[in-house]
Amino acid sequence: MKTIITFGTFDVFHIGHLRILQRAEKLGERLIVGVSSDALNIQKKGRAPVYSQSERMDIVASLKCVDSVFLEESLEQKAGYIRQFQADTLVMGDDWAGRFDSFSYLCEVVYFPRTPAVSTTSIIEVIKTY
Ligand code: C2G
Repeated sequence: MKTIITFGTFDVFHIGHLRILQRAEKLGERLIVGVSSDALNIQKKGRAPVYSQSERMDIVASLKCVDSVFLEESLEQKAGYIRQFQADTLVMGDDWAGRFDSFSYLCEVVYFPRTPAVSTTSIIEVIKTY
C-alpha cells in the first residue's frame, strides 16, 4: 500500500487546502496529514492560528480524501514522521519548492502548484474590511 504524507497548518480551511489534499490522495492508497501545532505556528508565522490545533485536526480528519491526521510539533521532525508513518511520498505545495528535497533519500518528494488567488491571509484581510 502506497502511503502519502503531507504537512500544513490548514487554518481557516479553504479550497486551496482541499485541492492539494485531493491531489495528494490520488498518488497513493493512504493519505496521512501532519497538522502544525499552535506552538509551531507561532514560531513559524509569529501569530496564533485563528482555529485551534484540535479544531484544525478535526476539520482535516473529516475529509473523505484523508485517512488520518497527527500533530506536527516541529519542522525538524519531518524525517522522523516520514519513517514513523512509512511514507512513500511527501507532497507539498510549490511555495515550499526545493525546501524538502533533502528527504528524497527517504521517500519521493512531490510539489504541486498552489491554487491561485486564495490564502488564509487574504481571507483574513477580506473579513477585516467588513
Ligand atoms: N496550499 C495550496 N494552495 C493555496 C494555499 C495553500 O496548494 N492557495 C497548500 C500549501 O502549499 C501547503 C498546504 O496547502 O502544502 C497547507 O498550507 P498552509 O496551511 O499554509 O501550510 P503551511 O503553514 O505552509 O505549513 O511543515 C510544513 C508546514 O507545516 C507547512
